[in-house]
Amino acid sequence: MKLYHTPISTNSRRVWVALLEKNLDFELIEIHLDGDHLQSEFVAINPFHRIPVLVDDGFTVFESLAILDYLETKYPEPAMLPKEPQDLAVVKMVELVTINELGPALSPLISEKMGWGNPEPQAIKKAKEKVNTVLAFFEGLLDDRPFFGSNNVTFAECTAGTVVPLLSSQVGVSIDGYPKIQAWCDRLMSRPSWQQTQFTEADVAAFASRRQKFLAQSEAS
Ligand SMILES: N[C@@H](CCC(=O)N[C@@H](CS)C(=O)NCC(=O)O)C(=O)O
Repeated sequence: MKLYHTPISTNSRRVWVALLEKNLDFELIEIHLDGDHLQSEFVAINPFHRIPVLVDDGFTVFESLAILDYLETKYPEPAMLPKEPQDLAVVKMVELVTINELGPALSPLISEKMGWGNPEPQAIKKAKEKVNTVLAFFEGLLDDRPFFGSNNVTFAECTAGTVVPLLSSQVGVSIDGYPKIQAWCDRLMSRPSWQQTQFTEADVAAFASRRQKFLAQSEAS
């Protein structure tokens, strides 16, 4: 099995963590997104030139949530989706709220951190409010079990759990006011799959510099 990925991409890290949690054998192929994603070999694999892409037994799948569902069906042990309807709904809400609400809210905050553009202070304020709305929602979803809707790690953790623990260090949004979320983050950060996939500030800086050069060249041409 091959995973085409970028270490600092949360879209690909959620798949990387799932592969580790499921104890699968895989090879990592790094795509730098500095133009290598537009090369014909990669476009032949994903015509939308995005990571992550998984190739398994000659079958290609992209879109991170489609990859996770593929993995669950093909490699069902350990189970990473609950069977109870309400628990499954909780996990799916966490996955989708992370991608559809949290992700877009983080966009101006990440642009500001990376030095890509200069978002208006009002946009930054609104983005931080939205992030807090998501955090409050997640806090209310956690019950007395250690993970969302489950006693075991699920795709909710792979998805939200590779973003929320980084909010404070990466975009300056504190999770101090959310004790259940804080304890959940601590639980995740102690797992080998989270430790093994954690990127460093040097990785972020190297990525930002490569990506900036690529975007400047694309604009000039
Ligand atoms: N909806 C996709 C999003 C994937 C995505 O946007 N990946 C970004 C990196 S985080 C990418 O490959 N961008 C390259 C490009 O847009 O050309 C998923 O969940 O897999």
